[in-house]
Amino acid sequence: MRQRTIKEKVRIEGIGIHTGERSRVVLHPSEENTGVLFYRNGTYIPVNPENVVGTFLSTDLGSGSEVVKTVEHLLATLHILKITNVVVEVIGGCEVPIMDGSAYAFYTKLKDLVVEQEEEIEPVEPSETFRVNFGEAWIEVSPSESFEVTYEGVFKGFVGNQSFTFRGNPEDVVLARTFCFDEDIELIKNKGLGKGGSLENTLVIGRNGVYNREGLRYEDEPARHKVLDLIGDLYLLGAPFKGRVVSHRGGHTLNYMLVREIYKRSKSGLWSLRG
Ligand code: P76
Ligand code: ZN
Repeated sequence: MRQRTIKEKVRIEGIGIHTGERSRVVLHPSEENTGVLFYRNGTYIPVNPENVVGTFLSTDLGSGSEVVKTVEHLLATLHILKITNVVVEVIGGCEVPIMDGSAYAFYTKLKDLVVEQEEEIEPVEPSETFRVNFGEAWIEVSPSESFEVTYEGVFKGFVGNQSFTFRGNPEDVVLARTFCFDEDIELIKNKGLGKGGSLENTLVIGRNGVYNREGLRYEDEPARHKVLDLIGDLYLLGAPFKGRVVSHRGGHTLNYMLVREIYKRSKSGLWSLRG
């Protein structure tokens, strides 16, 4: 497939869900074969599995002393739009803004600015079926001509079991918001996380329903959001993924274990290009 960048700069501003700090991301068009990079305080952080520094309640990248937290919803948008060359400058707080908790703001700002470049990029493909496991959770990948991502959730509260499969339609996942369970909020806040969390950017789920007055955007919004997270984490590979993925109760940590395993098994010459 052809490499892609954006036609012009894009600015997006808001607060970080974990730090609560205001930040601005500026996405800059970039040259062929440069890949997706974050840029902060003079340091480039290439998007690849080696630069993952955290997977607890968000996916965080870092290099040297610079960290960019909560990259997954922006990375999901770049993956869905197959934007392969872009520099994401992060100004102010060290976190990608959470916006409304979904990828919608990123998607609407970027979708009409995508341009194809001359050079090709090989998608990352698994050569065989395999699984990674973490407690009761597992993720299985298998070769396929299409990109398909399924999430099977066993959720608490009133949500229960739900599953969703992405088959290429961005609108199926870009509106799905991040979520948490009311009983977990205190614990999360005690760990110094979720400082920017509110009903403006998170679906807060209780035993009998959601606290958000507007309710759910889809009845399976949590499963769709988990699919979005997984699409974002798969882009840590640094190139679009081609194949089928099924996650049973996975999260960022297991997604990252999967990415490392795909990276290890991948015979693609991609990495010589991006060192
Ligand atoms: N999010 C993950 C995710 O989407 N990753 O990409 C996740 O685990 N979060 C994000 C939201 C955080 C908790 C951790 C959060 C959000 C809101 C609040 C606290 C923590 C709150 C609140 C509140 C307080 C008082 C009144 C009303 C609301 C998962 C989904 O994979
Ligand atoms: Zn998420």
